[in-house]
Amino acid sequence: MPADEDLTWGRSTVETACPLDCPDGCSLAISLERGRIRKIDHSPRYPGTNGFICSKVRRFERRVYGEERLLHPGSRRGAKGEASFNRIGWDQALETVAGRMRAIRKEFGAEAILPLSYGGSNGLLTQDTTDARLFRAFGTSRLARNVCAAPTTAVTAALYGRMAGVAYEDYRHAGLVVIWGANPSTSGFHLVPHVRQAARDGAAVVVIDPRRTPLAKRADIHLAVRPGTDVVVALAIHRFLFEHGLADEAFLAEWTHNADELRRRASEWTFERAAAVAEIDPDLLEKVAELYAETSPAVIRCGWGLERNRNGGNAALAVLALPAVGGKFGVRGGGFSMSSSRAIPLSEEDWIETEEPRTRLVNMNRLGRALTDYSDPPIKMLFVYNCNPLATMPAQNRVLAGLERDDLFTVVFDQVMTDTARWADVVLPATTFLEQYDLALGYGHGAVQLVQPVIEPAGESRPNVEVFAELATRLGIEIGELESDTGTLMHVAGALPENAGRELLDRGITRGSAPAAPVQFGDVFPRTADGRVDLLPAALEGSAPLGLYRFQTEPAPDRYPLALISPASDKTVSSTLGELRTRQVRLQIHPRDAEARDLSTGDVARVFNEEGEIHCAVSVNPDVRPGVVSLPKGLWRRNTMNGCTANALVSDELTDLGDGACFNDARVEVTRVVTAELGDRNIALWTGPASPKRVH
Ligand SMILES: Nc1nc2c(c(=O)[nH]1)N[C@H]1C(S)=C(S)[C@@H](COP(=O)(O)OP(=O)(O)OC[C@H]3O[C@@H](n4cnc5c(=O)[nH]c(N)nc54)[C@H](O)[C@@H]3O)O[C@H]1N2
Ligand SMILES: Nc1nc2c(c(=O)[nH]1)N[C@H]1C(S)=C(S)[C@@H](COP(=O)(O)OP(=O)(O)OC[C@H]3O[C@@H](n4cnc5c(=O)[nH]c(N)nc54)[C@H](O)[C@@H]3O)O[C@H]1N2
Ligand code: SF4
Ligand SMILES: [Mo]
Repeated sequence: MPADEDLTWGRSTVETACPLDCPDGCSLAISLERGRIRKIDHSPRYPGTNGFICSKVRRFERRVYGEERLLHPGSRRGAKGEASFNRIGWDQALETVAGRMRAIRKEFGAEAILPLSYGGSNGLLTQDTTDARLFRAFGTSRLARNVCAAPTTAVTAALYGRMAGVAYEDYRHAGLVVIWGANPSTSGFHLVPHVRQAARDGAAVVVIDPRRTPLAKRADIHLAVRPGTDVVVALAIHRFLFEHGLADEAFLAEWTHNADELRRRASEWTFERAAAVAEIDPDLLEKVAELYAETSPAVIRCGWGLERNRNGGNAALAVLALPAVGGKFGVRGGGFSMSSSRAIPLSEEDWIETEEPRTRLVNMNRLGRALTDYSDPPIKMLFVYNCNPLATMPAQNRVLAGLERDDLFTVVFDQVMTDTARWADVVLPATTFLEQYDLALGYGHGAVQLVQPVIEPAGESRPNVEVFAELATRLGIEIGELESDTGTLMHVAGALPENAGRELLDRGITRGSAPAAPVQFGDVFPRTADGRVDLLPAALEGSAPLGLYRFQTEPAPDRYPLALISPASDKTVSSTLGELRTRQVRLQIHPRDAEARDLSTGDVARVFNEEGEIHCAVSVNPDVRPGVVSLPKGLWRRNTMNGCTANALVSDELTDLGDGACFNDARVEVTRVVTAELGDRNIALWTGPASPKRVH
């Protein structure tokens, strides 16, 4: 119901929440005029929104009403990748898809169908509801959704049973704030005022990041580590704590297992040795260790930037073990924040209620390989929703080769004509979070909020829940009470634990019985089998190539000496909203590396390794450390000159723990190209909508 209505002007304001893949989980107030969005702003429902939202969502109506919005289903008319479609009705579209699914199951088995989804709008209704019932019952291949947070989730589950983290608003109580592999100024900026407040109140701030991020610029100490070396940096701090009697032996005895083994494995990592590997100043590292040992409350904001490499799981493990060894728990503002997505201990299985078949499990990080190599059975249908894999998965050239296959039937269900949708055989238009019900779970704070339709759906766009329910019905699969988004909403709310569902429907927001600002080991405790922290979890020890707390060195760095990273950007959420980012991007490179390659800002470069190459201009920037180059995550193909993004240089190697993606582990070389040398052939590779500008 509109909260505030003025019928004379057809004006009203509606409360909802932002479900995008962002930790902050803001509450929103949407002002409408004559049924159209007039303004998108914050609302006080979730107080952590704190009176402001990001510009991406403030201007989200540019997506809703934008030119690239998909308004009706389409079937491919031209060649694959041309993005030329005949308009068809929903009936025909779903009948075509259902017919294909039946035919493929008959000829190749249902495992030849691969549903591919990730967060999308990230709400609880748009994924793992009717879609899961449909695909499970049909017996398609299963998907390991490991593109993000796989190593950190494996580690936080094993160590702490996904215990909730320190709340943003408690940072002001900390005497030391360590921001480790996170860039909240871009990727969760509601944390920033609290870090600043802590600093004003005298807290020391340490940032560990290969780039001089906005918070690093204001930090007391910035350790500009070489990507992929965090595990040894953390181990050197562990060694210092153990060797100087600064480890909290009483806490370790009461609450942990295997501290001795961690002590043993850390012992080889002196400051000098770790600093040499991480290419940082050993004295600064020692200073950080001293600060950490002597300060309480001390909080570590562990991000996802440090997990995306071959040592990423061990990095998260060593970093998240620090508060246990250092005795940082039990006080307000002490401990760690990672993801609080399980502050309410919810599980999708409670509402999917359809048993998962034991069909083939495909790791989404290996999508390209799956589409081009798998033969038992080959993948004959790819059903993409909530995801833009051509822009976001590793090994972009392989993914592209897969999408090019004539014998692959690709369905893409999305809100806009994404890079992936261009390759579809059938496109289906989806509603946005302003046009459907959903439940938004802010993984920075763990509260769940009600998302409700604010405007009529654009064109013929429809919510996921409905479309999968209808497809299921056409395939003879019983979907029960989940046939509408309201039905699914009631069902999921009803399956939430504790009093959460009731409160959610009454108040629009709930955190069940989870405290809003928990003290770790005060209000919340490990949800492990015996309630303790196993510092050497057996479930993980066996799966890491070298075991736990071990460091894998870089393979031959001589040919490809530069580490390419691709962190979150403030223009997009992953690749979402990329349709609005039409300009070409520049590779950020340190002055030393630029000079060695005779590169100046604005020059065009070839960035390459054995996986592929990117042609783009460079920007000489002292904020990336030497030996590192950076491009934004979530680019679309139009953002570079040859239609390749960082993902074209990212291999589909998996992380040491959790089988995650190694986005920040690409090793590349960069050379200057004279534009003439680049040649038309290379530029012509890209056949996108806005033909890329030539650089003269
Ligand atoms: N605006 C915006 N917000 C977002 C997103 C977005 O795309 N745009 N994405 C959302 C999603 S899906 C996620 S998962 C989160 C991610 O949010 P973050 O946790 O902030 O992760 P990243 O942006 O990947 O990287 C964070 C930092 O890690 C640094 N880094 C890279 N490699 C290493 C390394 O090996 N060690 C260390 N110590 N640091 C390293 C990068 O330079 C970067 O500054 O943000 C969410 N919020
Ligand atoms: N180079 C590089 N690549 C990365 C990363 C990196 O650090 N570097 N980070 C990775 C990370 S952290 C993540 S989380 C992944 C994310 O990768 P993706 O899962 O591909 O996420 P998005 O790019 O946001 O694409 C989500 C798509 O879902 C659509 N969508 C949104 N809501 C709905 C809905 O309700 N229904 C339907 N049908 N569609 C919807 C959106 O329009 C959008 O096109 O990207 C990864 N890719
Ligand atoms: S993307 Fe993040 S910061 Fe922006 S409105 Fe949504 S939750 Fe808030
Ligand atoms: Mo992510």
